[in-house]
Amino acid sequence: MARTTLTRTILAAVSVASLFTLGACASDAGGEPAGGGETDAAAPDDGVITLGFSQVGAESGWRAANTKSIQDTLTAENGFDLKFSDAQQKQENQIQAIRSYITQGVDVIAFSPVVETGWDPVLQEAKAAGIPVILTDRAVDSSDETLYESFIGSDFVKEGEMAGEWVVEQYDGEGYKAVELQGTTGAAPAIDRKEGFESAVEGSDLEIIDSQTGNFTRAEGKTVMEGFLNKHDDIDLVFAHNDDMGLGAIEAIEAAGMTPGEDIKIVTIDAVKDGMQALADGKINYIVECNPLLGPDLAEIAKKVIAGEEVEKRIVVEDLAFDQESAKEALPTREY
Ligand code: GYE
Repeated sequence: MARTTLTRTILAAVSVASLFTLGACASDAGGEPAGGGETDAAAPDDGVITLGFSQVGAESGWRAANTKSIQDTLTAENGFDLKFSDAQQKQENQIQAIRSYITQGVDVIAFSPVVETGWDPVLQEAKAAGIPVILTDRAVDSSDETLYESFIGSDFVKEGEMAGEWVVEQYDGEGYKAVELQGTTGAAPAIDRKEGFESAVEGSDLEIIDSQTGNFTRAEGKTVMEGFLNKHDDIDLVFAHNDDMGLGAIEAIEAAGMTPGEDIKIVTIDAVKDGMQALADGKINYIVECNPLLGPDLAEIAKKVIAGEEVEKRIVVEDLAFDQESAKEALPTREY
């Protein structure tokens, strides 16, 4: 059976949306920020929840699976009118999309922030308009937790740690030299996976000799890896922050006449189909999963927020990990 169970951890105070009365809603319509707590959502008259979603982009297989999960779940049959926009990995596009959702007066705004910082002003605007915000996939770096209702997504530090722990277990003592393909600069998964991996390999004899962003795309992963291969002739291992950059690195390694997975070991994060296939084929050595199927949880949280029910401030999605053997077993029934 496909694994859809999510671990839910209440890390902070629950939403206080349920505490607000209709009177409070009315005063917020005048543009005043909700007093003291999260936004007080109003139940839509027609029972249909209009949700504006600002997606990061279409940079990876993970993102495609995430978009599909959201579009397949937030349907008319399920009580939603989904407004969806693709920010092409640009923060200014996301801010513009969120502002437009505020102007349209949607019931809920959800988004996956391309980078961590710089969101407070637009989130204040949503709060002042009385529109609740739900974060999916990536976190924002803000000291004001009342600016959003809930954050649904994986623990990226843990993913980086899992990757690093496996590398240490397999290769410590061999003096390995590693290069790192980082995700988008400033993005939560890039910051956290780097931190997690570094902390796990600390104290081992693995040395990270170079590290650069490949922006989570296959094309940039390939280009950056070509640069690494031109610069260093002693690379033993690649740690890529996602499968797509690892797949780009495979192309660069093969073009340089070497065998990925053997001459140069590859460890990635995501475990989407193409990555899992490369793992089963022996070109990648280990993948830590990052589950992109966030649609069902987003739908559930949005409904609760609109109904004025309490929601968990942080919902942590649980991730597995695969080696070459377990990838072969998992592939036939893989959902993404
Ligand atoms: O790992 C990567 C995508 O934010 C978890 O974004 C997500 C990351 C995912 O581009 O493939």
